[in-house]
Amino acid sequence: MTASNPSSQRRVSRRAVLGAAAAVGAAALPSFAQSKTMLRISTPAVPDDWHGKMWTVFKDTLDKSAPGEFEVQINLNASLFKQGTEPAAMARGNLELAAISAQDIAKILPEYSIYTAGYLIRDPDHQQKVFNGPIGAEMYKAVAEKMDVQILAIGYLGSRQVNLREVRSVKTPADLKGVKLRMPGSKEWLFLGEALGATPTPLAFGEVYLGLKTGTIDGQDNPLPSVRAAKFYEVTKQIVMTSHLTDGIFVAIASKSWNAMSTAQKQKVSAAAQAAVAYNNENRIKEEAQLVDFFKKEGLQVSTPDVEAFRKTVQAAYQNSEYAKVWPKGLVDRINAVK
Ligand code: KDO
Repeated sequence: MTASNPSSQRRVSRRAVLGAAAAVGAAALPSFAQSKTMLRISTPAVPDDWHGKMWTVFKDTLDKSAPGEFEVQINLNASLFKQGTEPAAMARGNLELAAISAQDIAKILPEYSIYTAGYLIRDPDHQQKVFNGPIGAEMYKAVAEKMDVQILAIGYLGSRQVNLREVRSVKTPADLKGVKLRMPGSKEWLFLGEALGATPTPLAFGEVYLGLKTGTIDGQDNPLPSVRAAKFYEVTKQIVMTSHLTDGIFVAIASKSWNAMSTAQKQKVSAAAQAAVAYNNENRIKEEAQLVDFFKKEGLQVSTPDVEAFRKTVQAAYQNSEYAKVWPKGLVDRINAVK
């Protein structure tokens, strides 16, 4: 009966075909290809930016330390996931690695909006010490528990400066009144723009160049190496050295992917992430120190405002905000005490 039943015959023959195809596939592929772990990376970084190029260092380091074990796929220019959507993509299992921001973390863990505050982290050295010590360990643990991602390393993005389309006399936050300052699209970022005295306008990083060129925005804020790599200096006339945020990027991997790795693999992936941020940090810090001259040569006016006035206004804005109400007790003092 079974043999004469056409539908069961179809099932049998389909199974046989699939089985045969799998056998052929297995025989045709070299054995390592079957066991490679896919590591997809998504970043809004442009190819010429150090924190874009650092992913090649990550890949090369891993290819050397664990040959044939990982398939690293680098997607720059937010070509795989939109800026800011990476943590959700990682939690869903659609992405393995990204460089996430404190603002991304604050969306899920509001108490860590503390790291979105202007004039808190002093410089790259302070940043490394805070996040590579017990304070960072506490945050990384909370991130793993609530966001399903493991932070592997902290990279330096740079000191954020205000970059304007037209030259303007800017000494204090009052001088930025009415300036449509582009910020990345989340409320934590917009609050920073507001604290600086401007009118914050949300826009993805990839749209900033055109926004500056056409005048839909009056300016943007980013560290100098990003202004150079994304060529914002071509469409702006001034940089105001407010140094309002020592910005960082957290190299993170999806917990699902991390937990599936052997101890040896975890060590190798972690070492590759460290090598990548070391490359980024070294080059970024070096370049950041040279860029004022470069921008001046490009015809931009680089001006120094009353940084203390900015610091006072921005710090007061944060201290009196809803954000500060949920910051862990004593954390500001602990961060300040890290030397
Ligand atoms: C930006 O959009 O201004 C920003 O600097 C925010 C950072 O958190 C980070 O996403 C960065 O862009 C991108 O990596 C592009 O450099």
